[in-house]
Amino acid sequence: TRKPRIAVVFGGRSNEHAVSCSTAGSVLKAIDTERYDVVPVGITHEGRWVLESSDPERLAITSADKLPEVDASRATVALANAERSSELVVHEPASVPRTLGEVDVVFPLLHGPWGEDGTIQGLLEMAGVRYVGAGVLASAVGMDKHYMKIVFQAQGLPVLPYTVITAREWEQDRPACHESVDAIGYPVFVKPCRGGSSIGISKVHDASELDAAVAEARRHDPKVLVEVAAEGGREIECGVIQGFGTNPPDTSVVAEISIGGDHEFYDFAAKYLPEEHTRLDVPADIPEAISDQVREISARAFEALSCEGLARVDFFLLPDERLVINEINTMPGFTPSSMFPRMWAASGLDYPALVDRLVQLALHRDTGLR
Ligand code: G1L
Repeated sequence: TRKPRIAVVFGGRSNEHAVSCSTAGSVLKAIDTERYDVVPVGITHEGRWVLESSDPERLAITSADKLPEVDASRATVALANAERSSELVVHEPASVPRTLGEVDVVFPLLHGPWGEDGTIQGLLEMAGVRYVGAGVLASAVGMDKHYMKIVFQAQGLPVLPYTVITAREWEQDRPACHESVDAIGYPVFVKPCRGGSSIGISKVHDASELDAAVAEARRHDPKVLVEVAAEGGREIECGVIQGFGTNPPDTSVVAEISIGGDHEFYDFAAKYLPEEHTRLDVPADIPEAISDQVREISARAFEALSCEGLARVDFFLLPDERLVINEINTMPGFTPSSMFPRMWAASGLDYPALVDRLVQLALHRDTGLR
């Protein structure tokens, strides 16, 4: 019997193109080629799907001024755009799949729109191809902070008070928007509802700062979430992995992130740029009763969204010891030094074992096709 063929899809039309490439480099290195055939598929900045080099070293981030990117000079693959199949070069090795139907599992490492919002998952569902991670609904809900709140609240899971400002409300009834923010109370965080990586988020201390913060968030998404700031809260995270069959999800040890320097919260710079500004404690130095509660709520959050594969659940531990969910991330940072893999390593599952578990879960997925 032939080995399962895994297509690792990365790059894409996102500002996290380089992060995606370097993550793909780590995943490609970790996949056991004795057991699987691996096909690296890059998506260029322009959105063209190409057959990438199998050399993971090419994809590493080595310096800030030479970021890795998908090589636009490589041959187009027919995996996504059927109308482009004539561009397929005929002299590629026979092992290269011509269509998605010849791939057993897709490992989608794509961020933002057309990546983690459910669109590539929908493409793969329609093609009947198994894939790693969350499905269409969980990906889409996980991408929209407004619907994430609705789902958590409906399941009785703890969240911070919030209000949503739509484009219509902002343009047609500004005073009502101010009133709804006054009602939850300052300080607040103002965030674009969709779009990850802390982009467009600002802290607002009083009503005089609201308009500028909403304008900034609206540059990224016309729908804006305004949320009470968890003053003095500690940032706690937990990794969740789906169980096989009907087994419940597994949860990792719990970690704490502390931000040093002048970052007011865990923003894009704190997350991706200066490593020295963030500290990660794995496991977190918190009472066992609280970490048990974090793990319990994390598993319930995973199931509230019908997640599959994996998710990272982020919490605030408030000064009064109450826990609230900040968000769930169906496509968490996934290099070996990212939080999710580090939490699992501390739980006894190292990076190659983690990648293999996700691939195995995907291979067992029901495509709905008979
Ligand atoms: F496929 C998984 F496992 F679901 C998966 C997919 C994507 C895990 C983690 C990620 N993460 C990323 O793709 C990224 C955070 C590197 C985006 Cl650029």
